[in-house]
Amino acid sequence: MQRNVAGFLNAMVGLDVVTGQEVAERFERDESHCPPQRPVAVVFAHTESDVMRVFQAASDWKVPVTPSGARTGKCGAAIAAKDGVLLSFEKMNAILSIDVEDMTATAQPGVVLKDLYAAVEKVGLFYPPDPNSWETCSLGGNVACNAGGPSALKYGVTGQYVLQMNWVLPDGRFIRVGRRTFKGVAGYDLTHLFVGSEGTLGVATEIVLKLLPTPRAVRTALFSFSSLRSAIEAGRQIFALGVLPRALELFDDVAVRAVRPHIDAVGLSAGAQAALIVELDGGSDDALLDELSRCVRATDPLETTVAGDQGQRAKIWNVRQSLSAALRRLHGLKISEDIVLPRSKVLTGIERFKAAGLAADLTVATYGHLGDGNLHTNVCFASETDRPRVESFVARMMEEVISLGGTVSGEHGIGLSKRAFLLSELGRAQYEVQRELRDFFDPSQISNWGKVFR
Ligand code: LAC
Ligand code: ZN
Repeated sequence: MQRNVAGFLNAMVGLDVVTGQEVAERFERDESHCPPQRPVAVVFAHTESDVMRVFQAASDWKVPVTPSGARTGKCGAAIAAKDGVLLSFEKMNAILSIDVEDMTATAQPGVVLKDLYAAVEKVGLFYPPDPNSWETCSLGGNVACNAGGPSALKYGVTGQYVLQMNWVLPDGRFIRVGRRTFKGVAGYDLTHLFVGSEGTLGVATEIVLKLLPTPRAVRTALFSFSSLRSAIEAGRQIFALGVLPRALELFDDVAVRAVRPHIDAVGLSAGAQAALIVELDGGSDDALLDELSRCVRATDPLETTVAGDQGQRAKIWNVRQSLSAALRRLHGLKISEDIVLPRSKVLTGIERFKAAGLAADLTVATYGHLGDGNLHTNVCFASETDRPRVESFVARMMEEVISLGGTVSGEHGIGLSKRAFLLSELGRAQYEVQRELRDFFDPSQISNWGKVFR
């Protein structure tokens, strides 16, 4: 059967559907650099049965459906297919329950992470995954791309907290995967096949999350260094002390330069060519201060700023959060990547990208989650006419990443913008097996069709 949007829209009568100008303005892009695409309609799901109805009709009428959360994704996974519709979860944003004794929270996919944090904190519990966009991003998107964040170093990524999900398959069938207990190995682990599948295997309509006790103390510090090498070496020395920070975030020289005009009161003097945010958490403040002093002695920073209160801590993290926008201001445009390198290859990789940038007359900045090797390498440029050249530069960089034993995405996913690199990373045999798996779950080719694979 041919695609039939009119047939699909007829089947949506009674649901919350918008078309027209609002669709054009709010729903044609995400936070990637992918070209915008206007969906033919946006269906706002209010209930699980709405979601089942959308997928059933989409299968019947062969209309591609792209799941959409808060639209903060970085690689185009929430951009509609041509002649496709968006299925928005922004109105399915309830926190359904928090069970203190079981240490679980049950939430709908549209819940904004900030609201989830507030609700679990109120009862003394902790949900660790902390993507930089936590104030605006939604849980469903985090599940769809298995989002990480600074604290992934110590606490892991979203998938490690997903215990159970209500799941609607691309043909509209409903299944419940996983279990509410912290452990369990009965049957195949479909939960963790679906986490990170970017909408290509269906969607979550309810998510049960594992929570942890809230650490009693947190200390955050900013260390500056006179070179990239000494900052990266400092990270190694901190691990060698037997300290596992909650976060260990790197700024290279370009990143330091980009944020310096926009901040004061945080130690980044003219001599600083790199910086680290070192955040520790644990049982007692005294113990953390003692560990921080040992880190300072072992790594000998140029300057050290230790946040004395929550306000100063927020100031340090604000510098980190403002980084992406600050880098964009350098030249006006940028392509931001999300690679991971083995720890031993981080310095080599960053130096190679910088040297290649110099040769190509492009500013290359790297910042990000040094502790787990997940780096946001940004190629900054000034004119749209340069974009094809920058894209080729990025493609070469990705080949370099793969040859260094790394991966092309640590936490943002593949979406549209990294499809070209997946085959290289997985190899032909695995790529085909993954595609067959997608086809098994979505024989009608509708569930975020066109994403992840080409
Ligand atoms: C960050 C986003 C880009 O870490 O993942 O800032
Ligand atoms: Zn990140």
